Amino acid sequence: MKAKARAADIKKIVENFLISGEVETSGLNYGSGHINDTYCLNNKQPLEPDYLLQRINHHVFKDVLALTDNIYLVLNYLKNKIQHLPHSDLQVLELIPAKNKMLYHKDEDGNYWRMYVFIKGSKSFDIVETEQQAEEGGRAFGQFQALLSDMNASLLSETIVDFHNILFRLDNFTKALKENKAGRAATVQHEVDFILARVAQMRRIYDMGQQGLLPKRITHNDTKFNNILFNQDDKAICIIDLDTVMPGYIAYDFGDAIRTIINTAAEDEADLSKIKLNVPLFEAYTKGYLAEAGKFLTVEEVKSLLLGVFLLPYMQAVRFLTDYLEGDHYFKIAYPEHNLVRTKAQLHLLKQLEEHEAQLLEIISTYSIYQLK
Ligand code: ADP
Ligand code: GN1
Ligand code: MG
Repeated sequence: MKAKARAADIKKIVENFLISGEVETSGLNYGSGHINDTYCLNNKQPLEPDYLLQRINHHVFKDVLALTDNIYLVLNYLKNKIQHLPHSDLQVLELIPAKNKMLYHKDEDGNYWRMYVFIKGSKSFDIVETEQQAEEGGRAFGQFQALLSDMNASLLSETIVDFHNILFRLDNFTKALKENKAGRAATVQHEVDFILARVAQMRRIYDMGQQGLLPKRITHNDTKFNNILFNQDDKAICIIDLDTVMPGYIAYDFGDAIRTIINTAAEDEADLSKIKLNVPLFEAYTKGYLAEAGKFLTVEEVKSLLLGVFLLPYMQAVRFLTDYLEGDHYFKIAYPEHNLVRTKAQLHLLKQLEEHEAQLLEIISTYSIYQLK
């Protein structure tokens, strides 16, 4: 019943976009994102494209116009660059204009919607299956950063201010702990201690940035592996989910990708014994990434990559736990303890990454032109 009502709502939203053909929708959510809502719209006319409709979470992305401008500028820049690349399989997302001539539609309830062409025959992976996929993914994100490395970063707005600033995240965490809005603080002492014991180590990228050792570049900032589309031959063909493309440090992108690649289990695995490191996948991603990004990275940036590998699961745990303490208002949850389960899974992953530090550094050194040790 609910899905039907939703499908009817979506039909009404779709009427506001300049699409070809006629689409149908089940009204069911597509993909596994924690913030926006995504719907796949199949075209009844087989020669016309399918579409992907998204409701942008405007509680998280407060300036949808600035966000859309960022995406538009980046897509155009990439499109121009890719046209001049020999033998590239890469595609860029194509935004569908709304009838109001904007690239989004605001409905009467104040929700913001946008539409992309659905890239035919593509797939994404929540969990990486093969080394080929990991290496391809590394190449794709490396190339994404490389292609944008000469774009003027000041053209882009910060869609979420301090998004990957760990001091800001820890500040919010400490506040949430003190305020204890959901009455859960007493139950998470073990996780709190684990987090607080690592503050000095985890602020190192921030400090390197402050000391002028790391340049701000245009980065993706949500390099979960499922934000790469693959074709049926497992070739990476498109980087998606561009809401957080803005100036940042490259180690954030590397670390967030590794967070989702090296983990043999899901981000929210409740059985911690299933969370293990798949080091060959780490090596494959690093190889692909440095084959592309190695062309422009400085030695300090390459040194920062491993710091990013530790920082991103840590920051993710801090963010999940903050949300748990505040009563789950940010990330979508499927059950009451979901954010706590996610926190424990990220911290478990981090512990194992720490135990393998020397091995991971060795691998990064192997594929870097710089002497790292
Ligand atoms: P979210 O912010 O919710 O993660 P995404 O933009 O990543 O939203 O989209 C969710 C999923 O939808 C992706 O993981 C991917 O599988 C699929 N997807 C997104 N954009 C496209 C597209 N243009 N063509 C085909 N599939 C897409
Ligand atoms: C959110 O929307 P989604 O699922 O791609 C979050 C990311 C987190 C991720 C954790 C805007 O991304 O920062 O890394 O969940 N996006 C935002 O899975 O907060
Ligand atoms: Mg996504």
